[in-house]
Amino acid sequence: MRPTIKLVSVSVAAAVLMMGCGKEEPPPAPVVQAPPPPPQPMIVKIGHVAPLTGGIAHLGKDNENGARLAIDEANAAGIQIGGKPVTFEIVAEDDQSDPKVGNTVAQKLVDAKVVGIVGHLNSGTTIPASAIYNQAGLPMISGSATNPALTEQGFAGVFRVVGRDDQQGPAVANYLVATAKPKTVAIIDDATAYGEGLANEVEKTLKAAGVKVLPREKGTDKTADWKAVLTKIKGKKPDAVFYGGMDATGGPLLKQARELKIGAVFSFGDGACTDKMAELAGEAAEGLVCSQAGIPVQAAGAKFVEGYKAKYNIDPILYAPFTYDSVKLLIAAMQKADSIDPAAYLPALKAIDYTGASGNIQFDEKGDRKDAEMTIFTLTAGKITPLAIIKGGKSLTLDEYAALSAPAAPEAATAAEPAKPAEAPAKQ
Ligand code: ABU
Repeated sequence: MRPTIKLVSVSVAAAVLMMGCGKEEPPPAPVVQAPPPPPQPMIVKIGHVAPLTGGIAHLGKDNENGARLAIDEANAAGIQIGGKPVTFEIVAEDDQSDPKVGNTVAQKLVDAKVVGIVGHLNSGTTIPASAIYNQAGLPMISGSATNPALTEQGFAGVFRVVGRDDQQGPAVANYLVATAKPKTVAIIDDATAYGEGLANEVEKTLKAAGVKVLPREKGTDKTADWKAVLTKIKGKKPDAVFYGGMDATGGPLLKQARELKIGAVFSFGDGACTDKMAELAGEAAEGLVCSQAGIPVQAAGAKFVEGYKAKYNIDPILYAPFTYDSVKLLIAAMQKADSIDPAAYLPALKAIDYTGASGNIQFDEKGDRKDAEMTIFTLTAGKITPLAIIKGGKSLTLDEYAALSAPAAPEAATAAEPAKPAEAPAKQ
């Protein structure tokens, strides 16, 4: 014990001596603070619903592809909302084009706490599901549902970025009257909200133009054998036939009509205005006249088209530019409001003025797209080819439309200034 005590005493004495001499001890080593962890991104869920199984799964997948591409781009842009970095996530559901399944998955999305929905694809599923979203206070945008009833319900958070069938029906019927000059037209529908509703609009327009319309014939959205309906129609020798339904049923209808040697002009709406018609009907699809309640996919913005092809290695089919824009609109509204709270961003969505892949988008008081384009196509050499894009009462060729839409600046991809990005039309 003793030597240790002695050593300590000497050290203390030396230290006191040094202090007395004015010598300073080296400063204590600075405490190194660990850097604060980077702020965790806030996960924001956006729902998407379309049929991913069944006859029109190809269209449902196209819709979902458009939405996923927009989500990817938003995440790559490093968006902050309310001062926090955000990661957007898609919650994708399959409604099988069935209204009952549509309602079930709509409730599932509400329970999953999505902050907005893009969908559904079919009017027959979108209209009932919209009541569920309305009840939950969630904004929804459909990129394809065209039945007017959707936005006539008075729901504050219901929007669509395509036109309505009371615009599309007159557009395609008037084109038919002007070009085919039919005296008698047969109309068939698939008994869905879309098919029957569009057929009614076409019938109204044809009758107003003095065309004789035969008693309505009906199938379903699953009809594969149209021979009985077509045989009945053949006996009445119509000059033209209009079908309100989707491509999955329209293809066999057209094929069987030509097999029965019905020579009438065939005309369909947007749901059956795809290259799938040539795949399903072969040669019989040549000369088909059809319409889209928006711009043709051939006129969609280059950034979108190139991004879609790069991500999926296929071309977009029909509504993908519209579901892509729908996701971008939801995000742009959240950025503008600086909030992901649906009640807070809904006013910004209502007032949006956004130019995306499908052109400029603004909504009217019902949630319909203002001045929606209508396009008339014909199927030639196995491809749906746009003949006329009707915008603001003017009929434009694809080139004229592209020239008119040439942007002043590249699209801002939901970045700092989301209100008016512009996207260059794709090069043809
Ligand atoms: N617009 C045609 C396909 C979607 C719908 O049912 O409205």
